[in-house]
Amino acid sequence: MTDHIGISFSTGEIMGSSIRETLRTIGDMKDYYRDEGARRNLDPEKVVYRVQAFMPVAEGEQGGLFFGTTFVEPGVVGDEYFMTKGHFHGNRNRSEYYLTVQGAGALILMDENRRTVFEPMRPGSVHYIPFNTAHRVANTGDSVLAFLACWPSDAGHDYGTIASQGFGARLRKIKGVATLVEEP
Ligand code: S6P
Ligand code: ZN
Repeated sequence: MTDHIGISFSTGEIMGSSIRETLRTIGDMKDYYRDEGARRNLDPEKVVYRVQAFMPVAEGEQGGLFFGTTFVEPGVVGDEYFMTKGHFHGNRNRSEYYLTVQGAGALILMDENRRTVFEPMRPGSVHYIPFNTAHRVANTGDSVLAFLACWPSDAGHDYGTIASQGFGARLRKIKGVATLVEEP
């Protein structure tokens, strides 16, 4: 039998003894932001986001589903919002759902031709991430952004492509407004 888990619909926090947690700090985000000098001037221990994951089968196994919540803190590095690293799924033909619980943000999506768009995230917004699509979330608000995710257990994660090539555009805070700016 699967372990019992529960979720708070107000915060997105998942409760259960088998929940795994991952933290990403400013120190973990080297070279992800446009302004690397601004990142280096911040406290490397500062948390950018935290991920809770419920993984009832082994990672890579076919046929299962994983479930998790990501909490992205408010903040900027230079003029770029605190955001997740972003990834393609290692198995490119695997899709995913995101569902926003609290806060305000943007889901940044990039297809294989580097065409990059974003969808506003607000409590209750549901986002279907198609296969072959890199995905990253930025917190554009002043409070924690929390969203649920559900993805296949054999999706896998390709972080290397984003780490080396980035997205086709960056979401920047320009005159107070979230603006998607194409990268050269
Ligand atoms: C997994 C899913 C999310 C992210 C999480 C952190 O497929 O998309 O759980 O892992 O939002 O983002 P990232 O890019 O650091 O994995
Ligand atoms: Zn994913």
